[in-house]
Amino acid sequence: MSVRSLIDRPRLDQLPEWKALARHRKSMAKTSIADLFAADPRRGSKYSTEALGIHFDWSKHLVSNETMKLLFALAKASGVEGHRKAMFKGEKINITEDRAVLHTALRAPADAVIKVDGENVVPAVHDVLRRMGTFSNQIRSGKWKGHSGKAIKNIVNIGIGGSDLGPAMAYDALRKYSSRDLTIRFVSNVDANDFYEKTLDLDPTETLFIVCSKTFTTLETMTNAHTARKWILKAFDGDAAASAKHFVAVSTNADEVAKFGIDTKNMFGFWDWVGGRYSMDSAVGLSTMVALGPKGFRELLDGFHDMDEHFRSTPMTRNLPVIQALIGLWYADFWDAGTVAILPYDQYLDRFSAYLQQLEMESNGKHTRLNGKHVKWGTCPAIWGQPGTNGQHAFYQMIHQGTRLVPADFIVFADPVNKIGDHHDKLVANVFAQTEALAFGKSVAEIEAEGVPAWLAPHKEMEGNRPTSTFLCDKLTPRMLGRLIAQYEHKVFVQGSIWQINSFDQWGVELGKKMAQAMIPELKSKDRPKLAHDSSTNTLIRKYRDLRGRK
Ligand code: G6Q
Repeated sequence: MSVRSLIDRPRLDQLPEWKALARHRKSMAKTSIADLFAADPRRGSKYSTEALGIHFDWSKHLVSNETMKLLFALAKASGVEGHRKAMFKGEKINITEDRAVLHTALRAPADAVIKVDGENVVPAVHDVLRRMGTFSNQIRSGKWKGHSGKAIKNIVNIGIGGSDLGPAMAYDALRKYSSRDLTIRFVSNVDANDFYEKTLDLDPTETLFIVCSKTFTTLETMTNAHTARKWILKAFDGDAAASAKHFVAVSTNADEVAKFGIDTKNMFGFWDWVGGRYSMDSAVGLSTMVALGPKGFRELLDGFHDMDEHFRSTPMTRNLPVIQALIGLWYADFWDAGTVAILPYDQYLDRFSAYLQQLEMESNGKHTRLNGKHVKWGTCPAIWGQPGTNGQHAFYQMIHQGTRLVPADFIVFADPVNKIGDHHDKLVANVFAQTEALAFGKSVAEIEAEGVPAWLAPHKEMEGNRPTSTFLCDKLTPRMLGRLIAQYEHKVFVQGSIWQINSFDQWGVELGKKMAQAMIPELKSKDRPKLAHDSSTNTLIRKYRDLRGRK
């Protein structure tokens, strides 16, 4: 499929397949999840898909055979397969930035051939991986010495957004597989509290900073990087030579890296065809590789690649990310669901929902079609969540008894990473119980039959009919984490493709950034600035200056 034909697709809501889904939605209005189960005793096993150690149970959704048939037809009519081919081939499907979208090349095997502008990018990918491996081994073995000759014990990644969330999430998720001799921290916020707290107990002579920024111009990252340099130099009485042993860079911008004062031989590169939120498997994952070692990092990449191959070659009806995407789109567009909850039942996945929040919302939170016109349909819902079981004691109330539809993804692993007593059986029981309760609920009659007074029973009523996906995965390993992340990446791709938006730019974050840059002098200046904002913003600026004792 040519990029031009992607842009020129007919309006989604005018496709016969879309209209058929809208009609079908009406016919489903009175069908409940319980009805669907009653009509088909084998639904639980039939409506599930197994791939790569992931058992995806999608039976507890408001979907019938007919729904799925229509959704697959919509994907076909939308040209998802051609779009997918174009992405894997390195065509410039990120049309607003004129870039290929090739995060899949980052995890391709060394003998793969993937061309951008006629050049095979795979050798360069593996070259950077080798350099990252050498560096990681030097840190892990204590061979890399700081300026005072001491080995490095602390790694601090300075980055934000795509240059932070992935590595920070992966470090938490794979703690069990990480070196315990190293302390690894992540500083992202321009708020000084972040840098202060993350470095408070670290010895600068044993600390190395990875300054991780695709552009190397990001306000937060460069502010933190300059603060880090001062912090290091202070420990070495201002000896500028010290920074060479305490800073490395991850970037696509060699000029800015050199300008900052990091020798480009200590720079790990990547390419403009890797989007920030798709970059944790590029050099942006350097801290992950230091933590896991090169072998563990390769396993993570192999997991991504497994899912790439599954997505690329499995028929739609058995394709895990495709099915997940279509069911999500069904709720977002035809049931008006404004959110999706991501509920991993694994404490190591503490930051998984936050990671997916960026992946999904920055990719598909858009209102402009590829052809420049405004969409006439809903796009990305809000993504949020927390690990279970903690969330059960907090916000699940609203999912169970609230007035809004919140489709939820439950993610759990069969084989526990830490086997202690019966913790894991209790954890898994909670997943299965929650999804059962959400789907089937409990009626007032059933509650009254248990002796609850009639006035109280309605308060205890559980309406059920709350849809969930369950991902029962083998075990949380680097490889499995890679598979899961790639699954969501491709889910996002399929939805963005059908919605006819560009999932790979992020123009919506630009305006606020520019305005903040322009406002910094208005806050800092010694003299009273002339303000020309709206009256609310002007008042806030004046109030802040006043509170800080400025004119
Ligand atoms: C991701 C976004 C964004 C980006 C950060 C950091 O897709 O583009 O989150 O990763 O703004 O940018 P730099 O890596 O250039 O500092």
